[in-house]
Amino acid sequence: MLTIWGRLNSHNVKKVAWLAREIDLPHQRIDIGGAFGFTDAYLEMNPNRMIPTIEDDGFVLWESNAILRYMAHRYAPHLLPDDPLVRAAGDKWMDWQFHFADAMRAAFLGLVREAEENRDAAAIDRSARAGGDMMRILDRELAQRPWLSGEDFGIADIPMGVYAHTFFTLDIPRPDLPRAGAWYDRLKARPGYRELVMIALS
Ligand SMILES: N[C@@H](CCC(=O)N[C@@H](CS)C(=O)NCC(=O)O)C(=O)O
Repeated sequence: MLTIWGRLNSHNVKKVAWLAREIDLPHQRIDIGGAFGFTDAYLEMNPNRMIPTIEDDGFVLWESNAILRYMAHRYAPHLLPDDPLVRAAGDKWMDWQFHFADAMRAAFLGLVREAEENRDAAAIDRSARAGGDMMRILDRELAQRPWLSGEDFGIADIPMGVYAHTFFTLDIPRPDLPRAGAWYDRLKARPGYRELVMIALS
């Protein structure tokens, strides 16, 4: 059985846990990282001191988006478009998500992990605006097709799908994003998203 290692209030762990739920893949998840700390045995598997890591029949893998691709190839090929051009177009958003995470880091850490009196309001504002500008790019893309994966939901929607919940939930100014907002609403209709992504941010 698949084991997912990592605390669930991590964006990168949510991606993997959501996909497992999306495809009803039997698995266990073990809390580690953050307040749970790390064990030597875990650091043997993943010396980066990062989560998530999976173990599947003795096969160990880290890097959340690599895990999504592995799980889809092995267990849910219907979540990978057949057309190489459509697949590449979706893949791009999976890589782009890490830039979005960088842009949003100060806003997320400031508002979610920092006590109010210690917050750097200017840094939070700059970060939120940078995230909003990037979301405008995603909004434009979603004028062409309903999902980042193409005509159907697929794994390319998962990385930014996880971050969309944070972006639309944080108390920050947001530009008008009609298509991204409608995509977020479509994600919210998925039980796995509601159960594993739409949890408290802290
Ligand atoms: N590129 C890595 C990034 C992993 C990452 O940054 N994980 C964060 C949590 S989202 C982490 O491990 N932080 C340390 C901790 O939780 O103790 C991936 O996608 O798996």
